[in-house]
Amino acid sequence: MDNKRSLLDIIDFYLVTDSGLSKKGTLSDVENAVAAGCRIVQYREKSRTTKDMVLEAAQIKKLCGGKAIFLVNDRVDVAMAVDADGVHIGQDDMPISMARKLLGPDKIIGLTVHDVEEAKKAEQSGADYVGLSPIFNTSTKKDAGTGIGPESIRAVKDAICIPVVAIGGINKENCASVVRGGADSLVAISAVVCSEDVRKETMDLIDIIRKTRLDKK
Ligand code: TZP
Ligand code: MG
Repeated sequence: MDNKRSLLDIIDFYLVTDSGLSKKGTLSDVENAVAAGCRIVQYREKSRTTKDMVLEAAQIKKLCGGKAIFLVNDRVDVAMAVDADGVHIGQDDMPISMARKLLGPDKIIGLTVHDVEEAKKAEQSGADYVGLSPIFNTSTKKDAGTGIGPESIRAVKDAICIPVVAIGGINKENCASVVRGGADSLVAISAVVCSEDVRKETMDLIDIIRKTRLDKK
């Protein structure tokens, strides 16, 4: 996949894995989401050994197979070990400048932000996109804090030039409000990986996102 960073602009639904919540397992979730048209996957695994993570990450990379960008959450070492397309890191993870030094100029680095100030700093530090969190209250990430509401997205979007990915408590019922709020793309973890049919859920979300975008024009 050439020039992956430019693809960030056209992404709609963004899959983040969660083996603790998944009904069918992470590999099955990735396979189905990619088959449904998802073009970016983040491997997020908080409690497995490094060895298990590199083995699973290599399998996920294969499943993405050039059709989807493949990022690793938090673990720059795991991303490097499997030559992933990049990482997604948080405010308390490795500083972007260090991650960039290790990964090089061509890899994608996403950073979680919570407000306009953090978003501006992320852009200045060289982030390729920001994950704005949490849009709604969520129990998937215990320390995510209180939802900022979809109406808070616009100020962040207007303050920076890099894409804004919305995350936290998003599902089929509220995702149109997130797109109307100004998000370039969105993550829905529990809504997708807890469902019986990940492929259908992903297709439905992509469909709603695209229709809402068209309605906006
Ligand atoms: N970061 C901020 S909120 C969140 C993460 C990983 C969890 C989002 O999960 P869900 O199930 O889509 O609310
Ligand atoms: Mg993190």
